Amino acid sequence: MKKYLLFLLALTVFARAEAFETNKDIHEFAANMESCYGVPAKKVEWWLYGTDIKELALNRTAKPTESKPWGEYKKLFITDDRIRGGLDFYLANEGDLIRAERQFGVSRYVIAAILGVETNYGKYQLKLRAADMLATLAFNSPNRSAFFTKELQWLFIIADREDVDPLTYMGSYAGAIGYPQFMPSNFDKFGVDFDGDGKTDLVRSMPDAIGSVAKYLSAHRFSFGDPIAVQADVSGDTWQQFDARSMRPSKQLKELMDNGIIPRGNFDPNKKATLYTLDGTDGKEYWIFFNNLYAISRYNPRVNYAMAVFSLSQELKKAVNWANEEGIYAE
Ligand SMILES: [Ca+2]
Repeated sequence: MKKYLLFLLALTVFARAEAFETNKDIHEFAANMESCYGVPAKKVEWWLYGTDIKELALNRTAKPTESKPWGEYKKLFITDDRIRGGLDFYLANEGDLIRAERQFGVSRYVIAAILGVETNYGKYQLKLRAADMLATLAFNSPNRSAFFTKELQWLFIIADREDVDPLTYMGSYAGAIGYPQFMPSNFDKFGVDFDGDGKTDLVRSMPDAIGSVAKYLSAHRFSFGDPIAVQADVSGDTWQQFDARSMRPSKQLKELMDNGIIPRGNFDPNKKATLYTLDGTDGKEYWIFFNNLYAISRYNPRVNYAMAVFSLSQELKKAVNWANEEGIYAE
């Protein structure tokens, strides 16, 4: 009986191996994992034989929503549902959010908003295995295979270190993992065991996800208490030269103000700032971005993304203040 099972197993392994047979890089990759990172080659090959080639990974196209004008994008992401869901999430995780805010100096509302935009506060069902996507992109894609090969290496290094089967890391179509959607290399650099159970688990532990998002933003110079972004009014004829379409602040706010770009509110004129024009629902919107918005954009470099996180964080703060006034707590 045992022999029969072994035979069946060998058949399965052979069949899986065949899918990758044309790709001699597999053995080289596994040998390299052992010699460079100390992850046994046999283990790596076993994991790789367990992965499936996903056409989905190869047929990736740019997500159409990300290139929409800000006004339309905002309507998709800053919905009543997402704000209500965010309030529930906040109330249920307030202790960890506040602890992360204190330890890493990152606004608890921004942490919650990132998790809200990434995976709808962990409610979004991740159906893809990161290992499948990364192996497909690393070994079967003509483009960017070096990038995904590196990420696949990190996935296996983490799995070996955490003693987890890498095929249980659920993620997205590009191989990003868990609630915060970290690429494996970021998992290695910024992953935090925030619930203290000895493992960093971004797929199943929300406290770990919260701590890791905070550490990521802190490492990208989010500065607690500093402004993120503010809408502005423009006048005169010199402001246009400051419309650089870059999220990286390169001027001082006072220089923008001297050129007719006036923030709606009081801000330290010595702060680094940049002007960014967006297509809002009622025409052009002029925004002043500070360093903290740039820090958020290190999570995902699209302006719509950073603005969605900023806007959602503000809505969450309002909702939480309202809940506090009304005396509403987590169930
Ligand atoms: Ca943990």
